[in-house]
Amino acid sequence: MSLSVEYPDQGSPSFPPGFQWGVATASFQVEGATQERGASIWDSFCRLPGRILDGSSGQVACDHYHRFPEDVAMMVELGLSAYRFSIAWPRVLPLGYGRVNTVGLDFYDRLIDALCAAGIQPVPTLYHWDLPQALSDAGGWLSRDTAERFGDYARLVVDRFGDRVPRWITLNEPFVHMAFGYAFGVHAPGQALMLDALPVAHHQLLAHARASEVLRAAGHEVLLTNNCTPVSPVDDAPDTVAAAAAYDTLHNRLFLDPLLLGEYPDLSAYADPETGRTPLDRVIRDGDLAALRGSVDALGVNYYNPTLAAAPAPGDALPFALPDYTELFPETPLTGFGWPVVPDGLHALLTSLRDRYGPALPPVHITENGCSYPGEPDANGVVADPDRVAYLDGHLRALAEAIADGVDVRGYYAWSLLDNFEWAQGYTQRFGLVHVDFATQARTPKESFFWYRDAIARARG
Ligand code: IFM
Repeated sequence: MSLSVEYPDQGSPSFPPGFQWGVATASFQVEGATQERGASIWDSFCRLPGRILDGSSGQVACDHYHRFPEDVAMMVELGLSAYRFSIAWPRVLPLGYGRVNTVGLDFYDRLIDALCAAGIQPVPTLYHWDLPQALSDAGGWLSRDTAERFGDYARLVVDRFGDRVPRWITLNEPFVHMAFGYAFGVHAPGQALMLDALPVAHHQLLAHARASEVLRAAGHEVLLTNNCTPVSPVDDAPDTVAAAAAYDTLHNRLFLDPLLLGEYPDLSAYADPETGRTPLDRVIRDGDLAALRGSVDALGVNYYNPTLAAAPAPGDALPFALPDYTELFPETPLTGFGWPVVPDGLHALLTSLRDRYGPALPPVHITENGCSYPGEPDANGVVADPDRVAYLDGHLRALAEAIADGVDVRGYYAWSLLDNFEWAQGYTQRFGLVHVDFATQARTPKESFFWYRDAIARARG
């Protein structure tokens, strides 16, 4: 297709030579073909009445399992240098350990071969929330054993794909998985344990460390991706500032401090007032933090929006409140999901990571950034999505500014290539550069697709 889209004419942002341009997807959100793999916690969660907004599941999703050649062809048209996808653990190990599903391994083999043939680097994530149901039944991320199983799973896939895959991401967004899946119960596995979910953070990090050892021993580059947000207090009252620090600790530092500094942040805001301990203290063993320290070669950052924090109301279970962004900044545009569009937040986040971690901060890759907006093809097959173009343009400019300010960022992956299964929202939130008709599986590149193609070409000069 030759459609070319105009964009705000402020000159093109510049990026360093060799900067990687990609898109990201995740197994459960796009693959479908659930009958050809073991059960995951998301299969079970989707069957629970009322948990998924439109009552849907990942059974077919975007049928990427069968249609990946068409999807890779679109990546070629975009001019991508990398594709971030995830490997479904239950597709290669139906129970999470033991018997191998060779058909599942074959699928990723074909995908990786197609990417390599197209000159696109495959960047797999080992875990994007689709835990094998059998492992969940045995305790899931509340159990330390899951971390050991993860190390074995990493060995299996690196033995099989390591000849073509130099860069690996161990986990996607361990904060969101812990908070939504185990603390609040709005994602699989649907547990609402509140602070008793904290061990999930440690076991995920330990799993990352086990996989990192395996991957590094085979000479590979290792990343962990977290969802990161810059947190600001809504005013400068001491209680508000303390609440913002407590939220920042939970969302960002709980995951990054152990990896980059080899220690957990001060969690006293979450401690039992009588014992001074948190549920995390129960599960940390000697040697764990040493295994975590320095276990990433680069950091994956997913950025969507900033967070405002306020002091909690008396009697609240958590030491912070999260007011609606638009109450304070009613002019801020919102995505279809209702998330505030704040490109400067990406600049603020990256420079604050640089300031916080100094030389301990490794190179960064923006492993997800994007927005959902509704939108259907018109009679001519055009999907006009100017809001997404503005979102991407603003965020790429903010990113270029952070790079100019000295943050070492090596790549950017738009979320997502395709409209897909957006977890508890089902198919109601469309994040894709490509529209998917879920009844026919027809793919229609949106205007933002052509804009991104042209932005990549301009950035490469
Ligand atoms: O769709 C998700 C993805 O799976 C993880 N990061 C945020 C995206 C948008 O909500």
